[in-house]
Amino acid sequence: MDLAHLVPSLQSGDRRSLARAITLVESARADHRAQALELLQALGSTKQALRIGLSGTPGVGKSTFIESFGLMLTGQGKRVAVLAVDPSSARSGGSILGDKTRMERLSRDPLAFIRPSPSQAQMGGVARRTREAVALCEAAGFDIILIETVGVGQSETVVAELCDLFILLLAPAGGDELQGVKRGIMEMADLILVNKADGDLKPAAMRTCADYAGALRLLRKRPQDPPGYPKAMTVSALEDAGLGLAWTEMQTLAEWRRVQGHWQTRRGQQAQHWFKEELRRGLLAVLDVEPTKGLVAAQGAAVAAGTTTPEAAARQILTLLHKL
Ligand SMILES: Nc1nc2c(ncn2[C@@H]2O[C@H](COP(=O)(O)OP(=O)(O)OP(=O)(O)O)[C@@H](O)[C@H]2O)c(=O)[nH]1
Ligand SMILES: [Mg+2]
Repeated sequence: MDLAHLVPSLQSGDRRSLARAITLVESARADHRAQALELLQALGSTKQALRIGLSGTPGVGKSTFIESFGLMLTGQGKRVAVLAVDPSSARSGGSILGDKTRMERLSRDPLAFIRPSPSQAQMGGVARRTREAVALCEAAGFDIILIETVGVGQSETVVAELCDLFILLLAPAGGDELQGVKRGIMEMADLILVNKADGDLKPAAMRTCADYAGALRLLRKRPQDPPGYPKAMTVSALEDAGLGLAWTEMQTLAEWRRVQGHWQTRRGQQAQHWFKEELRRGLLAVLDVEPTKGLVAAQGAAVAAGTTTPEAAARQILTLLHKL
């Protein structure tokens, strides 16, 4: 790939260049990886976009919300990028296509860029790919980056470490449903949106919203929140209701954090998190290549045969690694 050409065209906001750059960072080929790192270095850190993470169980309306919300933002002249984080096991290949069709209007919008999730098995790989895709979207001058994830545990943590605002999308339900959302996820949320507050579902949505507003008040106060936050609100992605209000809340919260310094602190913490994560992955990868790989196999066999203990075998490998 011709980086000398790709860098300026990506920085000018060209969506095809952005798509090609993301394909490059997604590639597992060693020469592609080297080029990807070179590209990311060349782009450097540019202006900051507002990164919004959006999580919710399948069918809650994430795609519908992103389409309506995205169109509202592009209608205001904002450039919007949509990325997805999904462990491939949780999704069939078909839904990638489904999303593109569901976000049909947004995907045709010249101010929008939609990138469906790649089929990648490993969560660590997904995290790196999304992180780099976010950086590329920022370099391409997008104002808002929406990162969608289906709520299946680990992916939410990944998204929370990538975004400035974390939104939890919920569906109307009975009161006992509250326990269905893990406390850890609630604690990550900056805004809870109860979707489908329309038609017959509206009363249930309002009850659910009140339940969650109550639950949020019981959580420990976080330093990154002004008084009254995090909030719970109702929206209807289908009927385009409450989206403007939700956007106002997001902006208020983001602005407060910027002014108070929480925004930059958080980005710094996130960068540090990913640095350590990469380091950890790199160290573990050493175990899978020679000469360590063979030594690990030999020590493993010795442990199995009972000629050495697990502790002594591990110590031996670690001592060798220290000398490398
Ligand atoms: N009544 C109502 N239905 C909605 C609303 N938003 C989404 N839906 C419907 O809910 C269903 C699922 O919507 P999606 O947007 O595909 O949900 P999703 O969260 O993206 O689902 P996955 O991608 O499978 O995780 C569709 O039939 C939508 O039409 C809403 O605001 N009101
Ligand atoms: Mg979807």
